Amino acid sequence: MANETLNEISENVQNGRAPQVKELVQKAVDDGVDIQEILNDGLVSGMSLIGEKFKNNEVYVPEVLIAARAMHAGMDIVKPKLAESGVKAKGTAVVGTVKGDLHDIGKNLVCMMLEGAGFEVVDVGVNVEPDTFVSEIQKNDADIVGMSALLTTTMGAMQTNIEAFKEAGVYDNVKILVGGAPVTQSYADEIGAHGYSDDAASAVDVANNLIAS
Ligand code: B1M
Repeated sequence: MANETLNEISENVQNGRAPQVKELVQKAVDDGVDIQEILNDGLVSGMSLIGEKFKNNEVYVPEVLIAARAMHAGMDIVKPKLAESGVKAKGTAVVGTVKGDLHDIGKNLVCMMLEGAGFEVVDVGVNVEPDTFVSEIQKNDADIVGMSALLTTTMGAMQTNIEAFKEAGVYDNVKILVGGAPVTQSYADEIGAHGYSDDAASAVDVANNLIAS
């Protein structure tokens, strides 16, 4: 019975049906289903499956955004209960688009996917100064810092940021994940980032590996 509701939550997240997700999550809570199960086997499962489809070009950006909205409708119910029950997030990720760069669609997708995978995400926005990254990492005791850049003229800011992390003494305490259209694995390696991914769904796999290492 509980499994059936969890499958329905997952399916409705994938189909982007926010009102149904809200209703089903509330039903599961009222029926006493474990909050962690609702999160992992319902909401996160739905978001992971849509992430896989996105990776395989079976769905596109609009479908992912709509699924994320549906996931958020369920998260609104689950989040306060998770806090009450003391369930900890998988890790905290501070994510932003680097200085000089205003592109945020890919960054937002990465945030949604990470959140959907159980990370606490602090979205620091676009055009983010190195000092802001540093202070947000410190303030949130971040496990991961994610940087996005869409312009060949702004990707160099990633290196500047990494230098700022080293100077501020946070480089050794945080895993650095980078991505965005002009960014490559070899560039990530060159600047001393710990992880790179070329799409938002894979960013979750990389983040999971980074916090496990
Ligand atoms: Co801009 N723009 N843009 N733009 N824009 C590009 C990037 C460009 C390739 C277009 C082109 O010329 N063909 C080009 C860059 C050229 C280059 O540097 N090589 C360009 C340019 C030149 C500019 C301006 C300079 C134009 C001008 O004013 N002369 C200007 C710069 C403004 C600034 O940032 N300072 C500019 C402005 C804009 C808009 C504001 C109009 C708008 C942005 C709106 C917004 O983001 N809110 C815009 C858009 C929409 C684009 C295109 C069309 C689409 C970008 C996008 O959102 N893609 C883009 C051309 C294109 O890509 N076809 C273009 C969809 C998104 C889901 O993909 O962001 O790549 P993407 O994210 C992917 C992956 O890269 C990865 O996962 C995502 C999902 O799979 N990923 C990560 C991204 N971040 C990650 C972080 C990770 C991991 C993975 O870890 C942390």
